[in-house]
Amino acid sequence: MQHAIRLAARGPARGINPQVGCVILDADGATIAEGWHRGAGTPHAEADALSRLAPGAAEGATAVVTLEPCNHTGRTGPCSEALIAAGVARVVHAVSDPNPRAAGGATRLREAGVEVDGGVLASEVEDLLGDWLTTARLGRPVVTVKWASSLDGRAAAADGSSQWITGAPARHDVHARRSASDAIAVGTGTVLADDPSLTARAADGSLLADQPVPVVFGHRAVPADAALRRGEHEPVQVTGDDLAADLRALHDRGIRSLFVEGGPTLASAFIAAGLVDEVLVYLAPVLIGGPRLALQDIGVATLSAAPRLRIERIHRLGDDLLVIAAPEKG
Ligand code: AOF
Ligand code: ZN
Repeated sequence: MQHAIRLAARGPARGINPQVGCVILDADGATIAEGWHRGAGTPHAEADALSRLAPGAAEGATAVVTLEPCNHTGRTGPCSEALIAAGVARVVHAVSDPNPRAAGGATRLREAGVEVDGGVLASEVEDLLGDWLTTARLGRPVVTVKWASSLDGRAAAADGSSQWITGAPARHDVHARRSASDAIAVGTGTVLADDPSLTARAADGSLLADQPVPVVFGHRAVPADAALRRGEHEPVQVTGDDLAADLRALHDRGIRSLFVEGGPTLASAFIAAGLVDEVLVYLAPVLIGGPRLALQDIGVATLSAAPRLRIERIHRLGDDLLVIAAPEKG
């Protein structure tokens, strides 16, 4: 399994599909084939390993795979059937496949008389697959909601002016986090009002190496000359009517982390839907007062119904504070 994990790590760490490795051993325990997955649309690790063997050579063999063999026809055929057809006698895997469309390989193999052992070096494979596993289990990207506000929780002044509430160190921190996210989400209202570029930039204005995909929530059209259309990635638009369904669709496109930037309507909708894993609040030492709050109605009518967060970290960024909090699980 250790060797299969090393093979898995040769595959691409980013992308829609997981890193998977496979070693095939003969009855004496000698390695007769190796395989690994090279990315969506290419053969799975098991199929890659089997393809290196002469017909009949896997008869009675043991396949050691980092992920439970798939049982579905996706971009490629089911590995469970390929292993059965090759005459493999035993399959050892580390983690179960969390993808509901692909799962069921272990059961199918057992039904066909193949001996199956799972859980071998599972924590090593959990570490390797990291976000892929977490988000496959959730069936959606990890969602971070961010806002910047005054100490009194206002995101804008009465006239709508909202730029530069926080200082430069806080803005740089936001850009670094954008760059570390697969996608940034904004509502159509923010696109129409602020025309944000949603790029991740260094302090000197140059683009950082990793640029997130802009995702626009809402029905209104994104203007043809919108700044976010000039970035590296085509913007993706989803309706925002059913956030859970939208998130599933984004996950299906390989988006594993979503940084929700604005505005208050979208942030409030994610919080009200209970679809937030982390909240980042950049607090500036300024008082604004008035009606323009960082959040709108999140469906809390009485204090006992208010979601309680756990503060995980506090950073001082120049004159500002960054508070990182997560909803209490359960
Ligand atoms: C891989 N590589 O080696 C294994 C995978 O769209 P498909 O057909 O490529 O299927 C992708 C799913 O297949 C993936 O989400 C995972 O559940 C399963 N197993 N996938 O890309 C592999 N063994
Ligand atoms: Zn497969």
